[in-house]
Amino acid sequence: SIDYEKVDSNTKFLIFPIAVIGCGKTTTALILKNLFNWGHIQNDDIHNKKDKAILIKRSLELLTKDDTKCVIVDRNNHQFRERKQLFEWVEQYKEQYLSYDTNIKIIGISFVNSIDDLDRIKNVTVNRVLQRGDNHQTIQLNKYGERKVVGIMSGFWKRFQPVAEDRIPDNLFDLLIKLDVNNENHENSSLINSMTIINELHEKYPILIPKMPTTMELEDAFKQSIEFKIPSKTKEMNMNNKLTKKINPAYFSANLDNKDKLIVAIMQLMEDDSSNNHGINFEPLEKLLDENLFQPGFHITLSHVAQGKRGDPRDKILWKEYLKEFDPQLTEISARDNYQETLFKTDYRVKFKLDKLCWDDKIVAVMVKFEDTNCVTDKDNVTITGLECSNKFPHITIGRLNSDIKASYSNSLCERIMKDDADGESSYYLNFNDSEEFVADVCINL
Ligand code: DGI
Repeated sequence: SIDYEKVDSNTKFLIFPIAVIGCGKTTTALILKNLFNWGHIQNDDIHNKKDKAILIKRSLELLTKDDTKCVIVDRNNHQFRERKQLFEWVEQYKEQYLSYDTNIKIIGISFVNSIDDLDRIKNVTVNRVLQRGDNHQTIQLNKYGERKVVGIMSGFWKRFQPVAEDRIPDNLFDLLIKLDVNNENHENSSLINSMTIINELHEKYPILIPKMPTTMELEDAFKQSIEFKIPSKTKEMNMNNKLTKKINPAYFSANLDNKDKLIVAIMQLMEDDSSNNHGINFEPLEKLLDENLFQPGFHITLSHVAQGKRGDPRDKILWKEYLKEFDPQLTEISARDNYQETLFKTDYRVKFKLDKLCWDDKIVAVMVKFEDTNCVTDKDNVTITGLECSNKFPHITIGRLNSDIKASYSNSLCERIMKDDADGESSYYLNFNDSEEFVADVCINL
C-alpha cells in the first residue's frame, strides 16, 4: 500500500494561501518563485470561470514538470468552502495528471490568523492597495475608485473565516505556516513572511528546500518582486477586468424578513370584511390559505432589468440609479472567487404600509404605499434621493393560485383594479384601514 506520509524525491508540493486582498500573497509567491523556480498560478489570470477547477488543474499540470517541485496556488481562500474545494479538486484530479507514485503534500500559508489579526491589517492592506493604484499610469483611483476598491476588500473581510486547524477542511493541511502582515516593520512583511515559509519548509521538508538561501539572495528576490508588482499593476488590471465583467442583476427588491405579520394582517382584513361584503368572491383567498399557496418570500419589486432595457424613460433612469447606488456592492459580489447565492441583502431599507388586498382567480397581491416616492433609506433612515419604485402600482405578490401564472401578472391585476375597469366579475379588492408600518430590506437579485 502507498504510504501517504512518505516524503521522497517523487513528492510534490502545493501551497494554498489563506488571506484577504493586499496581504502580499502574490509578492510572496513571486519571491519564492524567484528563489526556487517554483510554479505560480494566479486565480486572477484565469478567465474561464466556468470550469472553476481549472485553477487546480493548471497547478497539477505544472507539477508534472520534472523540475517543478512546488506550485503556489494564488487565491485568497478566505472561506472554509473555498479551502475545502481546493482539497476536493486535488483528490479528484491528481491521478489524471500525476503518476501513481507521486504523492502530494499540501501546505497552508495563513496570512491572517484570527479576526483580531484581520482588524490589525485592514489599514496596511488598504493603504498598499490604494497606493498600488495611484502609481498606475492609466487607471487613476479617484474617490469613486477608492470606494470601489475598499468595497471589494471589505467584502473579503466580512466573509473571512480564519483557519481552524482542528476541523475539516483545515485539518487536511500537511503543514500550516502562520504569517504576519502587520509585523513590527511591516514595511517588509512579505520579506519576513517569505523567510518564515522558507525556514519552516526547510525544517519539515528538507527535500523541498535542501539549502537555505542567503540573506542577500532573499533581499534581492524581495526587491525584484516588489518592483515587478508596482509597475506592472497586474492586480489593478484584474480588478478593472472584473469591473467590466460585472454581474448584471435581474432586479432590486424590498424583501420582508418575516411573512407572518403580513399574513396575519390579510387574515384580519378578511375576517373584518367577510360578513358585510356580499358579492365578493372570497374563494380564491380561502384557497390561498387552505392550500398554503403563499409565495416563498414576500417582496416589492423596486426596479427590474426589463424595465431598465425596455421600459419608458423614467424606468430606464431608475434602473440606472439603482445600478449606480449599488455599484460598490455589485462590484464586490463580482469580485468574489465564487458564490452560489442569487439574493444579496443590502444595508438599505424601505418602509411601507398596506393599501389594498387585490385578487382574482389566478393571483393574490397586496398593493402597498410609501410615505415618500423616494422610498429607499439607508440604515440610519436617511432618504436616498432618486431611488423610487419603478412599478406604477407597488405591490407584493402574496400567492399564485395557479402555478402557470407568473408573479408579474400581479402588475396587470393591480392595473385593472386601479383603472376601475375592474370587471367586477372576476377581480376584487379590499382596503386596509390603519395599516401598521412594515420595514423591508433592499436586496439585489441575480
Ligand atoms: O493581494 P495580494 O496578492 O495578497 O497582495 P500583493 O502581493 O499584490 O501586495 C499588495 C501590494 O502591497 C502590492 O502593491 C505590493 C505591496 N506589498 C506587498 N508586500 C509588501 C508590499 N509593500 C511593502 N511596502 N512591503 C511589503 O512587504
